Amino acid sequence: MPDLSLAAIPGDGIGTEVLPAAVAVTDLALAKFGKTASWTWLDWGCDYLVAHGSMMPTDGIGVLADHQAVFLGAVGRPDVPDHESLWGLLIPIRRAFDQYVNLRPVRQFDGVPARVVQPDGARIDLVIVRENTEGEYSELGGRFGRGTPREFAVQENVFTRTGIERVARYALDLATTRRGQVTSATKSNGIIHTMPFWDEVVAHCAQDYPAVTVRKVLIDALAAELVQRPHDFDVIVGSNLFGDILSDLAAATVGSLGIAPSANLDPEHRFPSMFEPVHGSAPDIAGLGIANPIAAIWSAAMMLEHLGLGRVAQVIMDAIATTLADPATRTADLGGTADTALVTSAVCTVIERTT
Ligand code: GGG
Repeated sequence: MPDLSLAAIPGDGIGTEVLPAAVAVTDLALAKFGKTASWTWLDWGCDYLVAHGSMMPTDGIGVLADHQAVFLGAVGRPDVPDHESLWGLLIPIRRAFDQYVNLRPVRQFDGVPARVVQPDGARIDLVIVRENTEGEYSELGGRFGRGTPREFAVQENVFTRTGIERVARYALDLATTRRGQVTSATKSNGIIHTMPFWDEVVAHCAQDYPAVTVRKVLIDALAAELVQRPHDFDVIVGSNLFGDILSDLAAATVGSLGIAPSANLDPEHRFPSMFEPVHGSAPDIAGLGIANPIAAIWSAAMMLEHLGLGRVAQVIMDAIATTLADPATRTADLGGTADTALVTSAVCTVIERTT
């Protein structure tokens, strides 16, 4: 009987290229430790929507619930409105399984030049902890007076004490295992209700962590600081939207979104967590075989770590670092000429040689 039962949803665009690559790497690394995974491949996504009228079947969440984790590629196709593809698959999964932390590490790998000017010896190594089930990603609101000159849209933000507190405590706990610094992204000067509430709850939680330095920074200033000195950040906690935007920005500082992983976590392990590259379906390069598989491979390592297989995850992370250190095994987004297959086989070769 396999040791792991995992659901794989390649989704759309380059998701269908990077996910099989990362699954191959995962199987190889597991085999090194005498372990196996059984993968349930699910063809959900925009093609499924066109064929069946929905992004996943009506019992989709129930199907996923029978697995230990979900591994997702990417969601989106140019002829399908983005809000339909996201709200038909990715976001319902995050909510159904109360995956309230979206963990997005950003790391500068040896040899991969940073995109920002760095002082000598500085290294970028930060983690974004994004609130993942509420905030600006709310269903409350609507469109009114459609097609009339008075048409308007209302979008309510939802911030609950429980929602803020649990993500703040996750970030604070994480900081105690790292460099002990949390930056809280806010906009409490301009957003009059939700952001002062966010600040208040984060400050309240911080009282229980005297060893952690907590700084609240307005999102606009934080974006500038992240470009100017990303190496100064340790853990950044932000709302659903702020965390999403900052993680793309931070990933760009270390090279590319092509190496940015994420974990949608239910930290309490009540439900399956979901692991996905931060990048989307990238229709401009889909089908060319040149997508960077590293974000998906790193996401797989995060999945193994979450499932208690930290040693297997470490073997994958070491193989990623070795692969990225060699310019010949970097994809175009990092200035290289390697394709998806070459990078994947380079990672596999390093894993095979690992003793
Ligand atoms: N890897 C899944 C994907 O397609 N992500 C792109 C994206 O924009 N996701 C929205 C979100 O994370 O909120």
